[in-house]
Amino acid sequence: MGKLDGRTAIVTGAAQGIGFAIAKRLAEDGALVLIGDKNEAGAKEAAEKIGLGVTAMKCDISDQVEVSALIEAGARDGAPDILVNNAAIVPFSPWDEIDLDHWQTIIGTNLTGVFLTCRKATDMMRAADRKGKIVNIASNTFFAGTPNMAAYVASKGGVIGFSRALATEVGKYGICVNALSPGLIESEGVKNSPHDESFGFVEMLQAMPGKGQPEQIAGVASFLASDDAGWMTGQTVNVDAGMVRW
Ligand code: NAD
Ligand code: 4PL
Repeated sequence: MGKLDGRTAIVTGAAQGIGFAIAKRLAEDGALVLIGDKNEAGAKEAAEKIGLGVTAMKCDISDQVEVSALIEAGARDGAPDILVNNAAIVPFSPWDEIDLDHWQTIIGTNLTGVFLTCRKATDMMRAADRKGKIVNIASNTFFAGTPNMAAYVASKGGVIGFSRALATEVGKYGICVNALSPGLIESEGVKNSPHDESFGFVEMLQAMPGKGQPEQIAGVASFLASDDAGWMTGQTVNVDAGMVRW
């Protein structure tokens, strides 16, 4: 018996990295998982690699039409049970390089994309009387004010604020909305970017040593998606080896 048996789950941005680990873990815990990623080939490959009935479709979370199709495809009897908003762009852009175009691209995906999936999913959950679970992936860069990603940091602060407000709005329907805030994690995206060089510095700030791995996020995401977390909503859960302590 898995703790997510009989549930359907949608995980965005799961072609690789943290999203891939979350999709795999939710499937291992019994959920029927649908991956939505703008990288269609990567999403299909990821689904095949995980097996366990995982399927995939192309979805750019900044596109309302594609988001609608994704959330509908991930429904069971009128609504999905679980939505994990993981897809995001993780830029490395010093302040002097941040122009309006960059700002709008990052906010349009990382924050507006989360609004679009939540809009559609909560509408369907309410109509189907489903006590759904929404997990929004934030980032501890919001707490740290990490350099070289000002638009990203703003978008993740937006995700935390939005998660709190949405939790308040939909609590009366039994829908839980929480944010999960990882520290620096050795994902494919990070390994192939200048962020890879930040591990030494970040490790000094962590309470526990080591390089964060996607699997260390996945277990907490699965917990937040389960009934074990059914009395938790509007929270931001830090999963960063204690880099942020409060
Ligand atoms: P990654 O770059 O390795 O993977 C991101 C995935 O999202 C890719 O498959 C990409 O195709 C997809 N994606 C990007 N834009 C999309 C869009 N518009 N629509 C659909 N899919 C899209 O990233 P990661 O490091 O695994 O990060 C995953 C999540 O974790 C993100 O929300 C990120 O902000 C967050 N996070 C990451 C770290 C870290 O250190 N890796 C730390 C804190 C938070
Ligand atoms: C601490 O979310 O949380 C770098 C790059 N360092 O994307 C992140 C830290 C990065 C982070 C992140």
